[in-house]
Amino acid sequence: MAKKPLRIGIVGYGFMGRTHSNAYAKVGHFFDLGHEVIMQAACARNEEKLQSFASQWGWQTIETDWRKLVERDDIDVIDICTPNDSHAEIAIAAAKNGKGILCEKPLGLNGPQAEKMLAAVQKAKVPNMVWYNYRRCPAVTLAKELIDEGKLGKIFHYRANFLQDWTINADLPQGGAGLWRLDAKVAGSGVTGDLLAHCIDTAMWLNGGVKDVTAMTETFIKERKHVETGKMQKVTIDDASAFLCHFNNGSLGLFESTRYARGHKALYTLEINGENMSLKWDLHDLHRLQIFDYKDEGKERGWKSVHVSDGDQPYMKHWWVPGLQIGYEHSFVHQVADFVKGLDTGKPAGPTFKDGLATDYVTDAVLKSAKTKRWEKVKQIK
Ligand code: SOE
Repeated sequence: MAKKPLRIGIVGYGFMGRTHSNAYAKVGHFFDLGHEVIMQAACARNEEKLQSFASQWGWQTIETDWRKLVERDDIDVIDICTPNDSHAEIAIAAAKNGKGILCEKPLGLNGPQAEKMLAAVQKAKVPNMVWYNYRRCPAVTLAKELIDEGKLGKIFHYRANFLQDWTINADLPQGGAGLWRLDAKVAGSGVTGDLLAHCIDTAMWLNGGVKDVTAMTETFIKERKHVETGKMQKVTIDDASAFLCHFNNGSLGLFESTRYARGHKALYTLEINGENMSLKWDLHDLHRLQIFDYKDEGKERGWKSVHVSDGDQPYMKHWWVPGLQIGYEHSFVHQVADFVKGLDTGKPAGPTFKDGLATDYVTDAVLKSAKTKRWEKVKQIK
């Protein structure tokens, strides 16, 4: 039977434009879905670069104005891969035009902006999702299954780090197409919205909502040349951000992110400690879930390293044969597969815009607490 087409229009062709394009191109080969994903149109302002991106990745048509793209009748879903300051405008216009939306993280520049985005998709009743991809590394999904099965018992602690080192050089400029993550006007914040947001999304998925936070942030390099003005300008992002929190379930959280941890390129680690079991995961060894099970017989008890690559483990039956691993790019393929399955079954997969807003509320509270130097309550979604 012919599958229903799902025609994607992507806005942006940077790093995320590539990861998403790769996911759309692969998903139909590995997942049997009710819709056929069609790479209908790619959109960006620079026509020459756009054309070469579209040809390289298999986008069928191009559009240089996203306003036209969101109005096109031959597009069902808009994928937003642009810098953070344009997420809201594009998403709200796409919702008004009845398009489903996949939006890069973080959802908005801040909570109030993300609230408007959520209101727009709710009003238009369109499918929506935020690209917090790390939920869909098979080992992280396995952690979720074990937690949901109650294997950990009462949770006491959750801790996560996201460490990088690419901005240590004081001569690195800020702003422009390549370095907008260093410009708070465009990015919203520094590592809090860029890296901690990933840790927060996974944490709330695994361990529930966050009640309150106490945080500190630091900007180590105070001035950098701005790519657009050519002048030295104040750096307005947080270079490092750390916080303590209480989760709504009574457990304690400890989070740290920085772009100044020399030697670490993208070290995302998480650990959760329950009364019966603890779990650890590390992005640099993303196929493994470390499990300590207190129920194991005493003399054999210890941390075991489970290579999550077997057919009965999350997502893996869709790939090669047991024992053969997959990687970072596949978390995006899984995200597309789950989004489409949500359309097929009418049961939307997360993280939805509601989940994205919940993360933005936590990052808002973190940034606020770093300023007030007090514990700040996290706004809850009713
Ligand atoms: C920043 O360097 C970055 O690319 C983030 O923007 C991504 O979300 C993260 O997955 C990897 O690091």
